[in-house]
Amino acid sequence: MARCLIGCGSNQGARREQLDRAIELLGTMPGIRLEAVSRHRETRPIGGPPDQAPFLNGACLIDTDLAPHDLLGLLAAVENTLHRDRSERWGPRTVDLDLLLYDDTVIDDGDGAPLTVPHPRMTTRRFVLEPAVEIAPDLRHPLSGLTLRDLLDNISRPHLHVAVVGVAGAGAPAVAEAVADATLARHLHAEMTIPWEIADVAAWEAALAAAAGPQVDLEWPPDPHGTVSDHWLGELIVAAEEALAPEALRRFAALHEAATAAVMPAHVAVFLRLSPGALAGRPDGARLARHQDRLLARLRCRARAAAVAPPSVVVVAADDPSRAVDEAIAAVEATA
Ligand code: A4P
Ligand code: MG
Repeated sequence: MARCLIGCGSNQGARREQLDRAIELLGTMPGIRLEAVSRHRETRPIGGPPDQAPFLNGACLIDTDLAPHDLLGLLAAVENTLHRDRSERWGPRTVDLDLLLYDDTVIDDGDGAPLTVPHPRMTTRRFVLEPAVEIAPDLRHPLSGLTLRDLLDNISRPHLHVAVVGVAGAGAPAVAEAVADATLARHLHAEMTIPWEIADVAAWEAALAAAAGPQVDLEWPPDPHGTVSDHWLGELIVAAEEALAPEALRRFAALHEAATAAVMPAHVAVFLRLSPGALAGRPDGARLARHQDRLLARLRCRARAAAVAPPSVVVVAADDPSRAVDEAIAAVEATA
């Protein structure tokens, strides 16, 4: 049996009755045992068309012997029974059932795949984490290694530091500026230039100083709007591991550790991911693709991160810049 967490939402029609009915239907399906149901709470719509109605959101915990894709199909069948309209992404819906966690299974076949678990947007969504913590506080999110309670605590800090991260050309500077603007946060820009072809540690030290400089001696007030930076210092160590010989890497790693200890670590990373097709069309595409994979792997594996990786990571498709901006803003607005 697999233990699964399902997120439930409704903002159209008789919201409460539809959610109750969806959960009841789920509980009668062969292969599913309903273990716990949260209460519903009213939440402000995040993303989507501007004038949509408030949501009711909740969560339930099930045990199942269905495989992940079969469970997803069944969730869609329950949505269809309750007249779910799918014509608009993030549009009004009678019922939305999202598969948030399926045991500690990780499925990530890229953007647009039929199933991604853990749900890619759950780590910054208060409307997901609050009901989830109510019924399963100690359940672990397999990518971050954190419990649901820790993930909720992470986005509940008085001053959130969000880092927008991506390889060169993914659009981090523009996205960070737009997110800061939309959320009234402080915007932090730094030059992140990676000296790929230079074996001399001094060049890497200079790149580190340029990236860390704006954060040194920076005040971190308890301003609830937070800070959005357009870089993550960890990127430099991930790049150095690819580019430097062992002795140079050892020296640079010590410098990097000291620099990161002196700045405020990011709590949330919004990772801008370019598709393989978009990367292939760029000069140096093969290296960028490798670097992007390593960067994401490092962000997702906090234990291995020399520079502590942010607890909450949200991956956003970056091929379409205006959609990436919308998704990044929604990811940060969802923390409030
Ligand atoms: N899909 C991939 N992985 C999953 C998964 N783990 N669980 C695919 C569910 N579906 C998954 O979903 C679109 C496609 O995602 C499906 O084909 C499925 O195969 P959908 O439910 O048809 O459409 P959607 O919900 O509009 O899109 P999406 O991207 O799932 O949106 P989200 O992330 O579910 O966000 N604000 C508040 N306050 N409360 C909400 O509940 N929900 C959304 C929708 C936006 N804003 C909200 C809320
Ligand atoms: Mg959905």
